[in-house]
Amino acid sequence: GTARKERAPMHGSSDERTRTGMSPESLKRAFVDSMFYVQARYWEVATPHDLYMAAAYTVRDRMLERWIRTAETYRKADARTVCYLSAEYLLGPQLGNNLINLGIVDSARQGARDLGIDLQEILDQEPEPGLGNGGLGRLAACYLDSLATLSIPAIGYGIRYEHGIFDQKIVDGWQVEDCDLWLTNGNPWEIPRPLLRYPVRFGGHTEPYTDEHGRFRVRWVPELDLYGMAYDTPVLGFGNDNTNLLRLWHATAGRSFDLQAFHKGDYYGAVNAKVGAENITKVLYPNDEPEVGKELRLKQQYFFVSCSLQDMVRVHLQHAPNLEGFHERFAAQLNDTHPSIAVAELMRLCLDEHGMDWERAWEITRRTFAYTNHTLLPEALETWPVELFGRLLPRHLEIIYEINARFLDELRMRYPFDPERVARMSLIEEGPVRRVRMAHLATVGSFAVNGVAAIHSELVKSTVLRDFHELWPEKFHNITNGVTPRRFIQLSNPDLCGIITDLAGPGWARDAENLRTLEPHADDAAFQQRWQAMKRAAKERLAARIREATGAVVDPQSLFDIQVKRIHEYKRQHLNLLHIVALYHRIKQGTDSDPTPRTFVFGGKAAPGYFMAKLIIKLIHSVAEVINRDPEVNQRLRVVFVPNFNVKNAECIYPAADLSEQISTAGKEASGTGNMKFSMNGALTIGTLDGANVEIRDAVGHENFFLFGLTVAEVERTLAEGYRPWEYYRSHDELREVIDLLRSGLFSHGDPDLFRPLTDSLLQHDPYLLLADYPAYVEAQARAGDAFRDPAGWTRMSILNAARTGFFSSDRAIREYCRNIWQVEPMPVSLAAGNGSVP
Ligand code: GFP
Repeated sequence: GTARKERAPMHGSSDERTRTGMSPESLKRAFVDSMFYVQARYWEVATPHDLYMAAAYTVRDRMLERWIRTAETYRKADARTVCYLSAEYLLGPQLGNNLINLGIVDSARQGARDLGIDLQEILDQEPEPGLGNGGLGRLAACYLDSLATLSIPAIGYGIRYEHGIFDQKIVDGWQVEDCDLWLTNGNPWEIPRPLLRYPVRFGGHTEPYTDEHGRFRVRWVPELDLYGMAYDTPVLGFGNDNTNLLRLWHATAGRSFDLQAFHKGDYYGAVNAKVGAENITKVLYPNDEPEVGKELRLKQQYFFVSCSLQDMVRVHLQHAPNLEGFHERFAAQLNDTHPSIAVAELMRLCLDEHGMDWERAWEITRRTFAYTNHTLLPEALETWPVELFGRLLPRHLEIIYEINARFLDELRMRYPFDPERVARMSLIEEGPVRRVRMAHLATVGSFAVNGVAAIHSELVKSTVLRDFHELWPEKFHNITNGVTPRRFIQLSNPDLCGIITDLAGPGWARDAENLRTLEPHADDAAFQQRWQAMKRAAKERLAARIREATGAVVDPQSLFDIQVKRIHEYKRQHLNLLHIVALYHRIKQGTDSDPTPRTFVFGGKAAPGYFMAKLIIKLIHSVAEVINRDPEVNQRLRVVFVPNFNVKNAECIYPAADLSEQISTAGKEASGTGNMKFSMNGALTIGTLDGANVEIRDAVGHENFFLFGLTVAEVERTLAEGYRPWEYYRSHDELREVIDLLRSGLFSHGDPDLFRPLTDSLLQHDPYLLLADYPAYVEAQARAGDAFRDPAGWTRMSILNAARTGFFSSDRAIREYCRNIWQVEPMPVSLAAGNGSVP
């Protein structure tokens, strides 16, 4: 532990009235108190971790008054509430963000300085809650931030995974997964609620019976039960006093285990069962492996959905005698199909636990849920084998069958001569293994369905949910994703924040359209200088981080060309590599015409079971090894892989980018959100017409975006005509030379087989059309390289990118959800108007 001998403050030296004050004095006093009363440490032996914990508790105390006042305000007003149901929340570190949202960054820095502490050192101590895989989980976190900022009554419901997304280590160029231990040293942001527990049941069978009114009913006799216990995390708004709730569920053993086992005297059996139950919230599943019907995952989904709905029912019954009006109190958003079992669970609660009849229960259910689709990839569309489903959730399978029977009757009435359509739309996929189609359940059980970017929403309507769109066109919406400018500009890029604040005033981060105040300065030489200095500083910070993490030295003057995101063949990190190898090849051959020095930065995790993605990581390292050590090449090219891409690393990476790689095959990336973060920080995009790239390009201006590649229609046509990648290989000399180099063993210490699976896949199938897009990609890269050699022109484009991306704020997205889907109004909270329930 680091000894802290400098200027330890005297206990009791501050004003007692500043218990939760925001001045440096109050913060210091509270910090020292937390060190003493919460950490039970004294100054001289405090470790950096102790300092972090004390700081976190100091900040948390300042959040609680707002939080309690918010709960009070919402409850009194009986406010309509958004419930965001998501299996993932990729929150990232909390301390820095909370300082910003409380508006006490300067006070905290001052207070820390007075105590002889470096605030950054404290911030760096925080382990990150990586309770998500990638885009979908991070989107949920951005939306929580915006909901609070817009004063919308909202609860985020999810799972408190004990181990979030794995830590990525690199060993000999290969990804090695290490267990994430984010909870090991305690989590100061969460508040356990041991009394907020709900039973969740699994297995067993169902029994019909007749109730006291002589009505037919069904009783579920489960085989095992467990409990979900709530852990609450406050979510601050920015520039207001609203503080919403993120409620994550932790699984604990139910009473039935203990009693049964104790009666039999089987103590160890009881303990075993307890361990089994607690497994449910042990670990986050990587999402981008083909869905293989993992039993534990279905259990996780049902577990958190059931707890959340029971919690909503409890709240509702505080205001109402029964479940009538449930859909008026709540709008529940299904973040992808992961929580879509909620449709059957709410039906079960209404029917079996609250004695409602089917029609009424269905009416309430359908008016409660809305569903967001995040992907068209067939392998990612969730279906569960009927056998597994019925074994774990027999009552829910019955309910789904009944929903389906009624739905199919409606369809037959409407399409009497189209049995194929009826079969296509069924909630059950018939085949050797019958399966429940979760996207169909979500669509039928929701009042709204949305995609996450304009082009994606169109594709949802014309492909995966086409029949449903024809049936219910009014149900379908687009809400283009957004990202929070608080975390991704203000926190990540303080220099850019300073520039914007100087022009637009401090309120800009509440209304990202204010970024437009940058626009008139795009050609101003003095302003451009300041902009370049900002970029330069961010690149130096990243260079230092890269050196620390990998030992590689990179030149901040070079063009930073960055691709960070999950590793996936559709995202085409290997297309980027083909271009890098082409540049290498040209330099070695002396045919190079693009003298722009470049640093290629990669980062991202591969799903542990996704062989090709892991091989791509190996290839990045192998190409890096050859290029970085070759003096003929490394003056011009460097390639680095930043290990363990996560929110913390991302915050250092986005501001440092000159060029943002958004090069997925058109039609495959639903939206992308990294693309927005880069552009807001003044990176130019090289990209395809895919996902939100289309809208980013329209927003920033076509001349400020490096477009290339096949369109969705062209991709379809190419595939339909019988795509033969081999012909591209044969007819394009450079492409052939590049692929031959990969097959030669040059990048694999002479082993020609190492990257065979990749090159074979490209030459034989190339399902993501890398070879077809290769010529256009290298041509666009050449344009980018040329443009970078004109600093004034490039800086102008960079400024215009940042100035014109206000639309991609998650505040805009949440406003659209509120208006077009949820029909919910802001409910501002005022600390001043409180009646003093906080002593
Ligand atoms: C998915 C989609 C992305 C989209 C996000 C958020 O991301 O295109 O931007 O959801 O809507 F693929 P992953 O969770 O798969 O990273």
